[in-house]
Amino acid sequence: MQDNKSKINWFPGHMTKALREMEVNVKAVDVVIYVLDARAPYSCLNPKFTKILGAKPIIFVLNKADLADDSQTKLWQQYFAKTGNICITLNSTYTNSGKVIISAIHTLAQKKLNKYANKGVNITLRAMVIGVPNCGKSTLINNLCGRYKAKTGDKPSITRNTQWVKLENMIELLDTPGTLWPDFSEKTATNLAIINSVKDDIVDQGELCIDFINFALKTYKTEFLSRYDLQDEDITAVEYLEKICDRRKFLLKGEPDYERAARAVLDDFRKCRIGKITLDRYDSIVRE
Ligand SMILES: Nc1nc2c(ncn2[C@@H]2O[C@H](COP(=O)(O)OP(=O)(O)OP(=O)(O)O)[C@@H](O)[C@H]2O)c(=O)[nH]1
Ligand SMILES: [Mg+2]
Repeated sequence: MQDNKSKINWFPGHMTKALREMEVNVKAVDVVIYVLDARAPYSCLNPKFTKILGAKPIIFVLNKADLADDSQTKLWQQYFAKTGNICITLNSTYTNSGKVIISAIHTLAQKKLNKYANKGVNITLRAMVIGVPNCGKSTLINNLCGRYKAKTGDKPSITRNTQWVKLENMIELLDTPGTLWPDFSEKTATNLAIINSVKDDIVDQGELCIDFINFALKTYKTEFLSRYDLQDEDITAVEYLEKICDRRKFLLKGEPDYERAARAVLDDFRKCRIGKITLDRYDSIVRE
């Protein structure tokens, strides 16, 4: 990954439509719930949202925190909280974990709630849930409503249309399709592909895995070597991948099956089998 221009240029039509709908719907909501994958929260920031959201109060959710490096999540949590918004660290697959979001919605809409309460009127609060594909928006909505109302799945672009979901406590949530932007940087593209926010079939899995191994050797070497029972040697990422082929007997006509090994390593990362890993390193991104 040498050049700065991304080799991934993926911006399907349904995302343009989703962004247009967000632009309309944002006017009807009190709060925006901006879901970020805790393993790459900075890479998940969609520059297209800045203009769409304007000054709307935001609840940043560092989701999939159960898969991310806790010390990095803590730093990112403080970083997003410093923007004057609320930032919550979450595992949306854990039943009822999202309750803290309800209190956050009430906090951000307190003025409006008080105004109507004084008139003796109960009002419905509305929130729009946004984020890159596969970061857990629909899972979070299901968690909050306690039922499977929004379709979920472990690959990107499961939600294709915006959908309102009513909660019991006078709150309505708008599920939106995951959106990307057309011109992301090489680093962002790589991170989004590693966390499976970009479809696997448009990215060379071998190259992606080599990028991941290079990162892991720099930042999580012990965890990486231990997962594949490898020795610390002065060899390249490709040579490490070859050793994994050897260990796992991933062979094709007697030759190392790099593609299969690459998919296995990426799957191990995504299922947290290598360890709790954060790709976006706070210190190298945020220089205060
Ligand atoms: N470990 C873990 N997995 C999660 C969490 N939240 C969601 N997932 C999983 O991530 C995958 C994607 O979840 P979705 O809710 O479909 O993601 P989405 O953001 O709605 O995706 P799109 O609709 O495609 O944009 C599913 O397999 C979920 O089970 C979490 O906090 N922790
Ligand atoms: Mg969804």
